[in-house]
Amino acid sequence: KINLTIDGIDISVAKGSTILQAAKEAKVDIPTLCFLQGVHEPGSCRICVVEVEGWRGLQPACVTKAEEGIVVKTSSRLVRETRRDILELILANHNRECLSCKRNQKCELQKLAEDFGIDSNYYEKKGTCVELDQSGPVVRDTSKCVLCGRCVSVCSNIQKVNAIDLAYRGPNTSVTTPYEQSLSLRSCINCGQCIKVCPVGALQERDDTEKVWKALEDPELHVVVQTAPAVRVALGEEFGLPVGTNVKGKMVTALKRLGFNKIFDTTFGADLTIMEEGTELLHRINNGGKLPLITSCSPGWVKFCEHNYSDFLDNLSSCRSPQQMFGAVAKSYYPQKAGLDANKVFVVSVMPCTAKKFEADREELKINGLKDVDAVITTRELAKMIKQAGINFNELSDSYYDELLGTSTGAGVIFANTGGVMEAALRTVADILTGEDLQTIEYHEVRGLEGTKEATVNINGMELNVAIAHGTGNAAKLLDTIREGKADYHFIEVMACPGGCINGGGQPILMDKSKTQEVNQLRAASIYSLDRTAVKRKSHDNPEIKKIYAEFLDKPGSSKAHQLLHTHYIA
Ligand code: HC1
Ligand code: SF4
Repeated sequence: KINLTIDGIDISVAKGSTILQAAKEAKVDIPTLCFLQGVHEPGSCRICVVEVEGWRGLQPACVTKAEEGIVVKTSSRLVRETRRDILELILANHNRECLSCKRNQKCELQKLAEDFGIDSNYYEKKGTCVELDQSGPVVRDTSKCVLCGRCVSVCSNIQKVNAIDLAYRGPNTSVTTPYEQSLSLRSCINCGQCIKVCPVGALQERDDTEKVWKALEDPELHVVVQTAPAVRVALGEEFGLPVGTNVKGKMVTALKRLGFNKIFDTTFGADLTIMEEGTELLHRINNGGKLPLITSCSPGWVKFCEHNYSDFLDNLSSCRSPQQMFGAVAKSYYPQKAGLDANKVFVVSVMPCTAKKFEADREELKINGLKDVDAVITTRELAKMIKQAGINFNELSDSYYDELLGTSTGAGVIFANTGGVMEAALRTVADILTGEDLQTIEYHEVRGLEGTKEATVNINGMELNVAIAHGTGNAAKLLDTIREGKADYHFIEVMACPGGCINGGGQPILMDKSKTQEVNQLRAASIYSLDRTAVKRKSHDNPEIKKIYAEFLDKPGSSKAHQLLHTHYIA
């Protein structure tokens, strides 16, 4: 232990702690802009400078180690003025169109400017002088970039994608892509994790709300919406509700008020995925097919696999993701049952994910040249639409999803969490193998936020070796062990985002990003509680799933199912 004094408070901290960590323990706030524990720890922005008595100059608290007996001052006049100077320099190079910025009121720079009483009249306003890279789902606005480097770190260290990097020197320093090509042309997997860590508005999702408004206004179109499992436990945060609040009922009411013709649930698509993927797993095991089977519902992961682990493409499940399965039946089975012209059905998805925008546009997923999903908006974009429509979200009463594609099971809901797809699949596979309606259905060994998890599950004498990875960096680690012949699994679940969809690139932005893990835990707990209280908890028990097979798809793996619900991948 080391003893030191911070702003007059005596404190003992573990040896090796930084002054920033020590201050946190002493409950003294030191502002940061670039630092993000576990993601980016560089000491480059210097907003966190502090004074240490007897030391020359100011020290960046995020990288300076606490030493025995030091006396630290975090808010002396010198510290405050230096921080102001640093902020003014950053702002001088920043496109200060705060009012029209997507991050207005969710911007760490704006908050610091307010906290430090910055008078922005010192400098001429800098206008938008760069062209936005709007080619893909992740939009970059370099005129707002503060060069903190968090996006570069998350992309290279956590996701192991390396799509962006800091290039050039001095005043020309910028975050850019190899050969300065547009992000969508490169290896970027559209996961949006860079958006989540950006302190300002330099990274955002492509805005697809206008497309949705236009469809809603078009009297010719029949507009249906599907909502992903993870959205229901995060949307409330955009309206000031406690983290993890389940707002499913309010969300359905809000979507009705926005004018959607039918409100359906992606969890129906998730249950359908389990029927097909469970069947595929058993088929591969029984027929000497390629193993391990690896899930393919996360489009960021699929693109990562195509770019970096193409030797595993045959391992990917041929199942389309729940979003795409839903779209395919919303444009075939649904219009047939509802007596509608399939060409007039417009499918909107509300997703916690930016990569789902990319997935919906993929050529391989078109059926007869038509997209299954016409527009994808994120949790954030839906919140914006609700606000624009003047809907008082928190006062809304609850409504239910519409029938036919709107009934969910607990299995479909837990897809939102890392390990959830695996658990949902195990519930169905176990019932198939035993021929029983098993009552022990919670597989706690596949739950939790550790980067990779593995378990051996014994079902009716069959030993199933399973593994789970979330965050593509963890997936890479796991696949490397298989490449090296050090591991042997039957079934693997991979989700591109750390934590799974609950932490997707389209979820609400946290002002305090150091709380990410805590927030993920609360959202995940809320998802598991939705499962515990669900009427049906296994995909094959979903009455609407039984109906669609009886009336339309025949049985899992049928030729119709293959035509509508499966796909292939590109090397
Ligand atoms: Fe997901 Fe999925 S769980 S990928 O995280 O398989 O986005 O929520 O909708 O498609 O169901 C996302 C979430 C989502 C799909 C399902
Ligand atoms: Fe990297 Fe994901 Fe951002 Fe693309 S979207 S630049 S892969 S962090």
